[in-house]
Amino acid sequence: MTNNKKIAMVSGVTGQDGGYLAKFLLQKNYRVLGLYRRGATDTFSKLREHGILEQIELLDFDLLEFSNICRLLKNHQPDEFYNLAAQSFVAASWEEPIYTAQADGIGALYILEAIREFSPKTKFYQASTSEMFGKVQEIPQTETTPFYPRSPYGVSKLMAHWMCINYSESFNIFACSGILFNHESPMRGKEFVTRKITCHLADLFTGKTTEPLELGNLNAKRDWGFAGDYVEMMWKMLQHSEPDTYVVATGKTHSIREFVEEAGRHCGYDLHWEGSDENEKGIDKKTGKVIVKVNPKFYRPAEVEILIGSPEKAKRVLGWEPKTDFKTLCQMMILADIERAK
Ligand code: F7E
Repeated sequence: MTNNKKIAMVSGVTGQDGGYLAKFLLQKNYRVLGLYRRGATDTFSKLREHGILEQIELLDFDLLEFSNICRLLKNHQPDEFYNLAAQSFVAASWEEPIYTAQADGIGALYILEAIREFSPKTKFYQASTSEMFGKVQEIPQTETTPFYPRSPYGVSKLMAHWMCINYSESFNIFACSGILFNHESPMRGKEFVTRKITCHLADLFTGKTTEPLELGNLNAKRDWGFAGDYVEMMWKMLQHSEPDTYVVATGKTHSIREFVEEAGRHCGYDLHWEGSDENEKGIDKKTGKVIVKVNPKFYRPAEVEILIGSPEKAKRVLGWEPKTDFKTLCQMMILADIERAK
């Protein structure tokens, strides 16, 4: 009886969050229309790994093609639209600032315009980001902390964030924005630091490589949660009586160095650090082997040094709390990559 089902459109369905959210919505008995961009290689691997590829109706989508977005909204009149599509790699946003602004800023505006014109009852979720806080003006960051983005990615996302609020206030569109802090999982893309670390350590552990892991700034701190926990908040925001903005975070922060040490422990490494700045190395105490070295190639033109969010409003208003702590997340990721490497 598909007719009675609520319809959710999920852009970016082939990404980390898209897979977890689609799975969550299918369990809630939604009809999931998964929007994906044709042409990317190995597009459906995550959905296949979740075991949900056959249950999602896949539709062509491009954030830069307004006519395509209008047609999708007009034809399907979804109950909910989750905009998870983006150029999401911060480092790449300095190389592709214009594309990033178009996809992450204007792209969200295209969807809002299409909702306004063709499907005004559709509830909209925008994937906002802690990168909007950038050079943080307050610790911890909350829904009222002033923004100070530090990358073309952060600036572009900030535009989409304010458009979302503006369209909600101007046209009475139910548009919510989730300011999600870093959220990881075994499905995370390998360009992001956590998965880069767990993939490489798993390869070292299983003998697939002998090369040290090369990283940039080891001292940056992030508030890392589990993507599987965070998608529930996206949904909860759209079930509430009023559209609003929420910080989604754990309230704890850890450095990149701590993440490597924690993941390394599962491979039997006991890391100590020698040297400083670009000469720093992480060495296994037992074997004397260099496991990590710094490569300035991975430094960013402007760094976000520390992020730590307050999930207080999410708990108070929507009864949401993160379930997965830092150690459990590290363990989940490194064990999954060791399994894959084998
Ligand atoms: O970097 C440092 C790097 O690329 C985290 C995206 O989902 O979360 C993510 O953005 C930190 C930075 O994530 C390497 O300098 C050191 O300080 O894992 P990341 P991100 O930039 O925080 C936010 C919330 C989003 O919205 C984004 O879409 O790690 N770092 N060495 C490194 N980072 C990378 N990628 N590679 C390194 O070798």
